[in-house]
Amino acid sequence: MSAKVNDNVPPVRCHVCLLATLLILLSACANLNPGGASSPKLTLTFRDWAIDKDRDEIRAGPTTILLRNQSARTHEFVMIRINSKSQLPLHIETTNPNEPLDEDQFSEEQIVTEVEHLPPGQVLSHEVTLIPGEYLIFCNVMESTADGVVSHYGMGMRTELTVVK
Ligand SMILES: [Cu+2]
Repeated sequence: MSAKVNDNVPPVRCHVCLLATLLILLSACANLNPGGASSPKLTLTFRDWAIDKDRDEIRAGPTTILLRNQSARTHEFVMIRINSKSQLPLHIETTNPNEPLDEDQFSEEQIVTEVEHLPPGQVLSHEVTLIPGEYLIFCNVMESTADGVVSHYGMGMRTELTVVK
């Protein structure tokens, strides 16, 4: 009776194969990527007061952005496509810690994506499709503190990303 078990592939391996196949099919469908290549990944870490990224440049197409809030505050993720590097608002409203970035200066088409509430400790996977260009990533939370209102953008929660063909 026990010999029969040894002749067969252990059932657990079948499940693993099936699961792997399913995952590959699912990811292929999700990416709409006929080439089957995995989509590029970008990891953004939110902390007081910065947004750290694991790369400065990324390939265009479907992209997985991993958002990690490692601070004790709630943050926000906004991604905007800039017309050209010289128009980067980083250099317009620079170091005033009380001023948010005026989002009205951007057109609807420029706003790529937004996650309004990233609670402390949150890790979130976010899918976007990026076209080549220059991007600004920032947090625009205005926070009331004992010392007055603090702009997360003004405190330095902003970074740039280049998307290449
Ligand atoms: Cu913030």
